[in-house]
Amino acid sequence: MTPTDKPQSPAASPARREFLRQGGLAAAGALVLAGGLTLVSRRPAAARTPALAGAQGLPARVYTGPYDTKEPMSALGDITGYNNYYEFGLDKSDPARNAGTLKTRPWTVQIGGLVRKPQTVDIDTLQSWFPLEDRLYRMRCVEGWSLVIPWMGFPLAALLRRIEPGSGAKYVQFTSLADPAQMPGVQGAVLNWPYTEALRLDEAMNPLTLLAVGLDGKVLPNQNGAPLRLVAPWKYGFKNIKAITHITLTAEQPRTTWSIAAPDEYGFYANVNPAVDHPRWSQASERRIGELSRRPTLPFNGYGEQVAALYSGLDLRRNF
Ligand SMILES: Nc1nc2c(c(=O)[nH]1)N[C@H]1C(S)=C(S)[C@@H](COP(=O)(O)O)O[C@H]1N2
Ligand SMILES: [Mo]
Repeated sequence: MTPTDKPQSPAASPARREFLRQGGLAAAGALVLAGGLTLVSRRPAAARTPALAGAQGLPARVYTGPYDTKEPMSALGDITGYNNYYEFGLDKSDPARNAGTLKTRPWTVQIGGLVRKPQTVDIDTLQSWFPLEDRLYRMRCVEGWSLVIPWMGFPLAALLRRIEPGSGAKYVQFTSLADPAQMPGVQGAVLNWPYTEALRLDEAMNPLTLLAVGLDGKVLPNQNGAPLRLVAPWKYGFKNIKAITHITLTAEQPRTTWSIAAPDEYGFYANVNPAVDHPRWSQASERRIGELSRRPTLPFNGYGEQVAALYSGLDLRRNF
């Protein structure tokens, strides 16, 4: 079992949707806001079907910060409708259909392991500790597709500084909720639940690494990992664990869900690397959801300037 080997139904094919969307290109227009600011719509008006209107409008925020990609944001309908979240099913459309009923309040996060200030904290308290930032990041799934997603959250580093890693701490482990009553996928043995992931402490401290609580200025949709989700944009999407309930600092490298499921295919690091193919497919290029042709995949998903130094001296073929 892998994150990918699912055939895709033609109805859900992004290529087909994009084909329909192209027909509306001529209708792309400009919106004049009350303040006189003019924004050019990034998407053709015709693509905003009645059912998705509102969900697929203009970006709610402006993304011009030092960490923001200058690439256009993906359609919100794709970001919130084309997901991987096996707790809610294996098809890309399952999370949007099934995750709506997940109860994200009240929600507590247990912070423990090798920290000076272990604690169990309510999600609303946790997110009130930090100013929330908007970040427009690329996301590259190991399956060979990608999106540009407008996250809202706070740097994981800010949380780590607050809880104070103990002297022996070298890794940060994350655990997802695994509630079979709320998550139909957890009733099956697809993966060994709960889903877990981990970063090295220096990766976790990198300013790019976010804990997201929102998307395009609104509360994170459940299918995207509400109420708390990791975002490390230079790594394959599967590192970006959703619905986090535990954050645990450890001395040893934790085992992670996908590397347990298929150790030859999914390593601990999972840095986006076009030069290291998946055993069953090339990683040299990717399909940006919403575009017709493939584009080359960039080393570290284009974030090499910020993160390559973390791996100096490490053989990235062995440590894939
Ligand atoms: N708990 C949990 N987190 C998860 C997954 C999952 O199945 N369960 N899928 C991962 C994979 S493979 C990807 S590509 C991203 C997808 O994030 P998105 O649906 O918000 O685009 O979530 C990751 N986080
Ligand atoms: Mo993925």
